[in-house]
Amino acid sequence: MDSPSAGRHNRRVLDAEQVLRYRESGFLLVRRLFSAEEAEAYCSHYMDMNARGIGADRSDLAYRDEQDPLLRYPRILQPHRWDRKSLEFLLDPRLREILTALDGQEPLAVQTMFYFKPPGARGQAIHQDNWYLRARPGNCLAAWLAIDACDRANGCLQVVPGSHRLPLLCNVESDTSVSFTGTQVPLPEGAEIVDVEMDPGDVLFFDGHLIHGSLPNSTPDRFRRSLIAHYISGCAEQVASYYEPVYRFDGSVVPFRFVDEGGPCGVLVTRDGRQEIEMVASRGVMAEGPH
Ligand SMILES: O=C(O)CCC(=O)C(=O)O
Repeated sequence: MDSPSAGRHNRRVLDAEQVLRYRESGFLLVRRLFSAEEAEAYCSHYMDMNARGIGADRSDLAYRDEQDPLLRYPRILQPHRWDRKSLEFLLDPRLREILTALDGQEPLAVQTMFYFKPPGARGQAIHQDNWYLRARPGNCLAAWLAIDACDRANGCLQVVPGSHRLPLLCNVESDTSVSFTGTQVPLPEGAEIVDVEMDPGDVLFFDGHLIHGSLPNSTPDRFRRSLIAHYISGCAEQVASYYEPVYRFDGSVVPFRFVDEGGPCGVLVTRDGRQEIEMVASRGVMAEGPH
Protein backbone atom coordinates (compact mmCIF):
# COMPACT_ATOMS: atom_id res chain seq x y z
CA MET A 1 0.00 0.00 0.00
CA ASP A 2 1.18 3.50 -0.63
CA SER A 3 3.25 5.94 1.30
CA PRO A 4 1.80 9.25 2.46
CA SER A 5 1.48 12.08 -0.02
CA ALA A 6 2.20 15.61 0.93
CA GLY A 7 -1.34 16.97 0.99
CA ARG A 8 -3.69 19.06 -1.00
CA HIS A 9 -1.75 21.17 -3.46
CA ASN A 10 1.02 18.79 -4.33
CA ARG A 11 0.64 17.19 -7.71
CA ARG A 12 1.07 13.46 -7.56
CA VAL A 13 1.16 11.04 -10.42
CA LEU A 14 1.09 7.33 -9.81
CA ASP A 15 4.21 5.43 -10.70
CA ALA A 16 4.15 2.43 -13.01
CA GLU A 17 4.47 0.03 -10.09
CA GLN A 18 1.30 1.37 -8.45
CA VAL A 19 -0.65 1.09 -11.68
CA LEU A 20 0.60 -2.47 -12.11
CA ARG A 21 -0.42 -3.31 -8.56
CA TYR A 22 -3.90 -1.95 -9.23
CA ARG A 23 -4.20 -4.04 -12.39
CA GLU A 24 -3.10 -7.16 -10.50
CA SER A 25 -5.17 -6.78 -7.35
CA GLY A 26 -8.09 -4.62 -8.54
CA PHE A 27 -7.54 -1.92 -5.91
CA LEU A 28 -5.04 0.69 -4.79
CA LEU A 29 -4.84 2.50 -1.45
CA VAL A 30 -3.49 6.04 -1.69
CA ARG A 31 -2.72 7.34 1.76
CA ARG A 32 -3.50 10.95 2.70
CA LEU A 33 -4.62 12.00 -0.73
CA PHE A 34 -6.88 14.38 1.17
CA SER A 35 -5.75 16.07 4.36
CA ALA A 36 -7.18 15.23 7.77
CA GLU A 37 -8.64 18.77 7.81
CA GLU A 38 -10.48 18.14 4.55
CA ALA A 39 -11.86 14.87 5.91
CA GLU A 40 -13.00 16.73 9.03
CA ALA A 41 -14.70 19.40 6.91
CA TYR A 42 -16.59 16.73 4.92
CA CYS A 43 -17.59 15.11 8.20
CA SER A 44 -19.13 18.34 9.56
CA HIS A 45 -20.80 19.05 6.22
CA TYR A 46 -22.66 15.72 6.02
CA MET A 47 -23.36 15.47 9.77
CA ASP A 48 -25.02 18.86 9.46
CA MET A 49 -27.08 17.63 6.48
CA ASN A 50 -28.13 14.62 8.54
CA ALA A 51 -29.09 16.79 11.52
CA ARG A 52 -31.26 18.91 9.21
CA GLY A 53 -32.83 15.84 7.59
CA ILE A 54 -31.43 16.70 4.15
CA GLY A 55 -30.68 13.98 1.62
CA ALA A 56 -31.53 11.00 3.84
CA ASP A 57 -32.34 7.99 1.66
CA ARG A 58 -33.99 5.01 3.35
CA SER A 59 -35.55 3.63 0.16
CA ASP A 60 -33.49 0.44 -0.09
CA LEU A 61 -32.82 -0.06 3.60
CA ALA A 62 -33.80 -3.59 4.68
CA TYR A 63 -34.16 -2.48 8.31
CA ARG A 64 -35.10 -4.73 11.13
CA ASP A 65 -36.82 -2.55 13.72
CA GLU A 66 -37.21 0.99 14.93
CA GLN A 67 -33.93 0.74 16.85
CA ASP A 68 -31.87 0.25 13.67
CA PRO A 69 -29.09 2.89 13.82
CA LEU A 70 -29.32 3.27 10.04
CA LEU A 71 -32.81 4.72 10.39
CA ARG A 72 -31.27 7.65 12.23
CA TYR A 73 -28.22 7.76 9.91
CA PRO A 74 -29.26 6.53 6.45
CA ARG A 75 -26.93 6.97 3.49
CA ILE A 76 -27.02 10.20 1.52
CA LEU A 77 -27.23 9.30 -2.16
CA GLN A 78 -26.24 11.40 -5.15
CA PRO A 79 -25.75 14.67 -3.18
CA HIS A 80 -23.61 16.10 -6.02
CA ARG A 81 -26.86 16.68 -7.94
CA TRP A 82 -27.87 19.42 -5.50
CA ASP A 83 -24.83 20.12 -3.27
CA ARG A 84 -21.81 22.02 -4.58
CA LYS A 85 -19.30 20.56 -2.11
CA SER A 86 -20.26 17.03 -3.15
CA LEU A 87 -19.92 17.93 -6.85
CA GLU A 88 -16.49 19.42 -6.16
CA PHE A 89 -15.44 16.18 -4.48
CA LEU A 90 -16.71 14.10 -7.41
CA LEU A 91 -14.71 16.23 -9.85
CA ASP A 92 -11.64 16.79 -7.67
CA PRO A 93 -8.46 17.02 -9.82
CA ARG A 94 -6.58 14.64 -7.49
CA LEU A 95 -9.15 11.95 -8.13
CA ARG A 96 -9.19 12.69 -11.87
CA GLU A 97 -5.44 12.32 -12.13
CA ILE A 98 -5.28 8.98 -10.34
CA LEU A 99 -8.38 7.51 -11.98
CA THR A 100 -7.02 8.47 -15.39
CA ALA A 101 -3.72 6.74 -14.66
CA LEU A 102 -5.53 3.62 -13.41
CA ASP A 103 -8.08 3.34 -16.21
CA GLY A 104 -5.83 4.54 -19.02
CA GLN A 105 -8.13 7.42 -20.01
CA GLU A 106 -10.09 10.09 -18.21
CA PRO A 107 -13.27 8.55 -16.80
CA LEU A 108 -16.75 10.09 -16.52
CA ALA A 109 -18.37 10.84 -13.16
CA VAL A 110 -21.76 9.44 -12.15
CA GLN A 111 -22.26 9.00 -8.42
CA THR A 112 -21.60 10.26 -4.89
CA MET A 113 -22.68 8.64 -1.63
CA PHE A 114 -22.03 9.40 2.03
CA TYR A 115 -22.16 6.53 4.54
CA PHE A 116 -22.41 7.31 8.27
CA LYS A 117 -22.20 3.73 9.58
CA PRO A 118 -22.78 4.66 13.22
CA PRO A 119 -21.98 2.33 16.15
CA GLY A 120 -24.12 -0.80 15.91
CA ALA A 121 -24.97 -0.34 12.20
CA ARG A 122 -24.90 -3.31 9.86
CA GLY A 123 -22.43 -3.49 6.99
CA GLN A 124 -22.97 -4.06 3.29
CA ALA A 125 -22.80 -7.60 1.90
CA ILE A 126 -20.15 -8.38 -0.71
CA HIS A 127 -20.95 -7.21 -4.24
CA GLN A 128 -19.47 -5.96 -7.51
CA ASP A 129 -20.28 -2.36 -8.38
CA ASN A 130 -20.68 -2.81 -12.12
CA TRP A 131 -23.64 -5.10 -11.43
CA TYR A 132 -25.44 -1.87 -10.59
CA LEU A 133 -23.82 0.62 -12.96
CA ARG A 134 -23.75 -1.59 -16.07
CA ALA A 135 -21.07 0.55 -17.67
CA ARG A 136 -20.18 -0.89 -21.07
CA PRO A 137 -17.79 -1.08 -22.81
CA GLY A 138 -15.18 -0.63 -20.11
CA ASN A 139 -16.11 -0.72 -16.48
CA CYS A 140 -16.83 1.44 -13.44
CA LEU A 141 -14.33 2.55 -10.79
CA ALA A 142 -14.74 3.74 -7.21
CA ALA A 143 -12.90 6.28 -5.08
CA TRP A 144 -13.68 5.61 -1.39
CA LEU A 145 -12.51 8.37 0.98
CA ALA A 146 -12.13 7.51 4.68
CA ILE A 147 -13.61 10.21 6.91
CA ASP A 148 -12.88 8.31 10.14
CA ALA A 149 -10.11 5.87 10.98
CA CYS A 150 -11.53 2.49 10.01
CA ASP A 151 -10.63 -1.04 10.96
CA ARG A 152 -12.34 -4.40 11.36
CA ALA A 153 -14.12 -3.35 14.58
CA ASN A 154 -15.97 -0.37 13.09
CA GLY A 155 -16.57 -2.09 9.77
CA CYS A 156 -13.81 -1.04 7.38
CA LEU A 157 -14.13 -1.90 3.72
CA GLN A 158 -13.16 -5.47 2.82
CA VAL A 159 -11.97 -6.60 -0.60
CA VAL A 160 -11.18 -9.86 -2.37
CA PRO A 161 -7.85 -9.21 -4.11
CA GLY A 162 -7.79 -10.34 -7.74
CA SER A 163 -11.57 -10.84 -7.92
CA HIS A 164 -11.83 -8.02 -10.51
CA ARG A 165 -10.88 -10.64 -13.10
CA LEU A 166 -14.16 -12.47 -12.54
CA PRO A 167 -17.22 -11.77 -14.65
CA LEU A 168 -20.20 -10.18 -12.89
CA LEU A 169 -21.67 -12.88 -10.66
CA CYS A 170 -25.40 -13.44 -10.23
CA ASN A 171 -26.68 -12.12 -6.91
CA VAL A 172 -28.02 -14.39 -4.19
CA GLU A 173 -29.74 -13.50 -0.89
CA SER A 174 -27.58 -12.01 1.83
CA ASP A 175 -27.81 -12.31 5.62
CA THR A 176 -29.69 -9.15 6.56
CA SER A 177 -28.75 -9.57 10.21
CA VAL A 178 -25.30 -8.31 9.20
CA SER A 179 -26.00 -6.48 5.92
CA PHE A 180 -28.37 -3.60 5.21
CA THR A 181 -28.67 -4.78 1.62
CA GLY A 182 -30.59 -7.94 0.83
CA THR A 183 -28.35 -9.39 -1.89
CA GLN A 184 -24.73 -10.38 -2.33
CA VAL A 185 -22.48 -12.26 -4.70
CA PRO A 186 -21.41 -15.78 -3.74
CA LEU A 187 -17.79 -16.00 -2.60
CA PRO A 188 -15.81 -18.23 -4.96
CA GLU A 189 -13.96 -21.18 -3.41
CA GLY A 190 -10.55 -20.24 -2.06
CA ALA A 191 -11.24 -16.49 -2.27
CA GLU A 192 -9.76 -14.50 0.57
CA ILE A 193 -11.47 -11.41 2.00
CA VAL A 194 -9.05 -8.85 3.42
CA ASP A 195 -9.67 -5.81 5.62
CA VAL A 196 -8.55 -2.43 4.32
CA GLU A 197 -7.63 -0.33 7.33
CA MET A 198 -7.57 3.37 6.54
CA ASP A 199 -7.06 6.76 8.17
CA PRO A 200 -8.98 9.97 7.50
CA GLY A 201 -8.00 11.36 4.09
CA ASP A 202 -6.88 8.00 2.63
CA VAL A 203 -8.59 6.96 -0.61
CA LEU A 204 -9.14 3.43 -1.85
CA PHE A 205 -9.54 3.18 -5.62
CA PHE A 206 -11.13 0.00 -6.90
CA ASP A 207 -12.31 -1.77 -10.02
CA GLY A 208 -16.04 -2.21 -10.72
CA HIS A 209 -15.71 -6.01 -10.80
CA LEU A 210 -13.81 -6.24 -7.50
CA ILE A 211 -15.79 -8.16 -4.86
CA HIS A 212 -16.03 -5.96 -1.78
CA GLY A 213 -18.30 -5.15 1.16
CA SER A 214 -18.13 -4.48 4.88
CA LEU A 215 -19.00 -6.01 8.26
CA PRO A 216 -21.18 -4.34 10.92
CA ASN A 217 -19.79 -1.58 13.10
CA SER A 218 -19.39 -3.50 16.35
CA THR A 219 -17.91 -0.64 18.37
CA PRO A 220 -20.00 1.13 21.01
CA ASP A 221 -18.81 4.61 20.13
CA ARG A 222 -16.96 4.95 16.79
CA PHE A 223 -18.60 6.04 13.54
CA ARG A 224 -17.16 4.76 10.25
CA ARG A 225 -18.03 7.51 7.82
CA SER A 226 -16.98 7.51 4.18
CA LEU A 227 -17.51 9.65 1.10
CA ILE A 228 -17.67 7.59 -2.06
CA ALA A 229 -17.57 8.53 -5.74
CA HIS A 230 -18.18 6.33 -8.76
CA TYR A 231 -16.98 6.76 -12.31
CA ILE A 232 -17.30 4.93 -15.60
CA SER A 233 -14.63 4.40 -18.23
CA GLY A 234 -14.23 7.19 -20.78
CA CYS A 235 -14.96 4.64 -23.53
CA ALA A 236 -18.31 3.55 -22.00
CA GLU A 237 -21.34 3.95 -24.24
CA GLN A 238 -24.04 2.96 -21.77
CA VAL A 239 -24.80 3.08 -18.05
CA ALA A 240 -27.85 2.22 -15.95
CA SER A 241 -30.47 4.96 -15.94
CA TYR A 242 -30.17 5.59 -12.18
CA TYR A 243 -26.80 7.24 -12.89
CA GLU A 244 -28.08 10.04 -15.12
CA PRO A 245 -26.58 12.63 -15.57
CA VAL A 246 -23.03 11.70 -16.57
CA TYR A 247 -20.40 14.39 -16.02
CA ARG A 248 -17.04 15.13 -17.53
CA PHE A 249 -14.40 16.35 -15.09
CA ASP A 250 -14.88 19.91 -16.38
CA GLY A 251 -18.44 19.76 -15.01
CA SER A 252 -20.17 19.53 -18.39
CA VAL A 253 -22.89 16.90 -18.86
CA VAL A 254 -22.36 14.19 -21.48
CA PRO A 255 -25.27 13.00 -23.65
CA PHE A 256 -25.46 9.28 -22.94
CA ARG A 257 -27.36 6.05 -23.49
CA PHE A 258 -29.17 4.98 -20.31
CA VAL A 259 -30.31 1.38 -19.99
CA ASP A 260 -32.50 -0.64 -17.68
CA GLU A 261 -31.92 -4.14 -18.91
CA GLY A 262 -29.42 -6.44 -17.21
CA GLY A 263 -26.83 -8.64 -18.86
CA PRO A 264 -25.46 -12.13 -18.36
CA CYS A 265 -24.01 -13.08 -14.98
CA GLY A 266 -21.97 -15.96 -13.60
CA VAL A 267 -23.16 -18.83 -11.40
CA LEU A 268 -20.66 -20.92 -9.45
CA VAL A 269 -20.99 -24.61 -10.33
CA THR A 270 -18.88 -27.58 -9.27
CA ARG A 271 -17.84 -30.06 -11.95
CA ASP A 272 -15.53 -32.99 -11.31
CA GLY A 273 -14.75 -31.53 -7.90
CA ARG A 274 -13.68 -28.17 -9.36
CA GLN A 275 -15.53 -24.90 -9.13
CA GLU A 276 -16.30 -23.17 -12.42
CA ILE A 277 -18.35 -20.19 -13.48
CA GLU A 278 -21.27 -20.74 -15.82
CA MET A 279 -22.70 -17.66 -17.51
CA VAL A 280 -26.47 -17.37 -17.60
CA ALA A 281 -28.94 -14.67 -18.67
CA SER A 282 -29.39 -12.47 -15.64
CA ARG A 283 -32.28 -13.55 -13.44
CA GLY A 284 -34.94 -11.33 -11.97
CA VAL A 285 -34.89 -7.58 -12.18
CA MET A 286 -31.67 -5.90 -13.07
CA ALA A 287 -29.86 -3.81 -10.57
CA GLU A 288 -31.85 -0.71 -9.88
CA GLY A 289 -30.63 2.26 -7.99
CA PRO A 290 -27.57 2.56 -5.83
CA HIS A 291 -25.54 -0.13 -4.17
O1 LIG B 1 -18.66 1.49 2.69
C1 LIG B 1 -19.18 0.39 2.70
O2 LIG B 1 -19.43 -0.22 3.74
C2 LIG B 1 -19.53 -0.27 1.41
C3 LIG B 1 -19.37 0.67 0.26
C4 LIG B 1 -19.48 -0.01 -1.04
O3 LIG B 1 -19.64 -1.17 -1.10
C5 LIG B 1 -19.38 0.75 -2.28
O4 LIG B 1 -19.07 1.94 -2.25
O5 LIG B 1 -19.61 0.16 -3.32
